[in-house]
Amino acid sequence: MNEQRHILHSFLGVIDSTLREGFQFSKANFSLDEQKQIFSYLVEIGVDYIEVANPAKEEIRRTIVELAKLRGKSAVKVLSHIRNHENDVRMSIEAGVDGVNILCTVDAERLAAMGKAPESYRETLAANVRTARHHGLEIRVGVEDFFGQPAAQSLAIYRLAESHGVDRLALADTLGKAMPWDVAHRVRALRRQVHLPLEVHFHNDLGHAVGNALAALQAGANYVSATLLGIGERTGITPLSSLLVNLHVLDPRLARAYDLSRLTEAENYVSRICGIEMPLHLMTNPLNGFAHKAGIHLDALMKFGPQKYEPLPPALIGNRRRLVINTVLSGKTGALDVANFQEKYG
Ligand code: HCA
Ligand code: CU
Repeated sequence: MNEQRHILHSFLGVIDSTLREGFQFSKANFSLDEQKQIFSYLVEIGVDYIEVANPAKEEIRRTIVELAKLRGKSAVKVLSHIRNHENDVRMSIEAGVDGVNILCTVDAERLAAMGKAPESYRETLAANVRTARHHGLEIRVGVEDFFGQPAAQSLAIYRLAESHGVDRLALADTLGKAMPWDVAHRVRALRRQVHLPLEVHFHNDLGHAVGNALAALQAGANYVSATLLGIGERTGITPLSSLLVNLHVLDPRLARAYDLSRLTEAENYVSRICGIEMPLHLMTNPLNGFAHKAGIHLDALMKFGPQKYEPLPPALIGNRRRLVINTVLSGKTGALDVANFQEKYG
C-alpha cells in the first residue's frame, strides 16, 4: 500500500520508443506506412512522448517530418534520440521535433576512442544543450549503461545538465543486468542528488524489464521508456502493455490518462508486421493471455465468475477470454456450461 502511494506521487508519464528502440529489434523493418500506423496507435493509447530515431540520417529526418504531422490535436510530443553531437541537435531542429533525448556516455574506452576527455565531452554537452534551448526544444540528458558505470561520472553529467536547465535526466540499463534492489538503491541515491524528473529505460535480458521499471518508480523515478510488445535490441525492453497494466492494477488512477483498450490491437499489429508470433507472456496475446484450461480453473469460473482467475477483465485491454474445453484436463466443464457462462459474462 505504501509502495502504491509512492508511485502515485512519482509517476509522470510514458515515453514510447517503438519507433526508435523498437526499430532496433532484429525483426523490425518498418515501412513509412507501418511507422505511421504505429504512431497513430500510440496517439490513440495516449502515450506522453513518442521517441524517434536520430534525424542525422536524411531518410530518418524525412520520416520524422511525416510522422510529426500525425500528432493532430493530441498533446503527444515527438522526441529525437540523438548523440552528444552538434550536428544531431541541428538536424533535430531541422526535423521539427518537440524535444531531444540526448544520450551520453561515461565509458572511458568510448571517450578515448572519440579522443575526448570527460571534461571536454561535458563542454560539448553544455554547448549542445544551449543550442537546443535556444531553439525552444525540450531536452533530456541520459547516460548509457548508467547501472553498469560508476555513479560519480554519471553524476557529473547530470549536474552539468541540471545547471544548464534541461528538462529531464535519464538512466539506462543498457545491458539488462540490473537487479531490482540495485535499481531501487541507485535511483533513490540519485533522487537525493538531483531535482529534475528522472526517466528510466530497462532492457529485458535477465527478465527484469517490467519489475525494474516498477522498482524505479517506487524509488522516485518519474518516466518510463517502453515499446509496443517490448521490442528492442536483443530481448527488448519494458513492454508498453505490461507497464500500463501494472499501473492500472496498482491504482487505476495511474493509468486513467491512457486508453488501454487499444493495446491488444496495437501489439498484435506490431507482431504481425515483424513476422513473429505474439509473445506468450504478454496479456495482449489473444491465444493465451486470458485462456482458461484446467478443470479447477474452469469450474471456479463457472461457479464464481471470471474474476477468480483473471487479474483484470480482458476487455479492459481489448483482449478476449478463451475457455479451452474437451481436453483431458477439463474436468466436468462442458459445452453447455460454457454457453451459459458466455451468456452471463460475454
Ligand atoms: C542503446 C541505447 C539505449 C539508450 C537508452 C536511453 C540504451 O541502443 O544502447 O537513451 O535512455 O539502452 O542504453 O537504448
Ligand atoms: Cu536501449
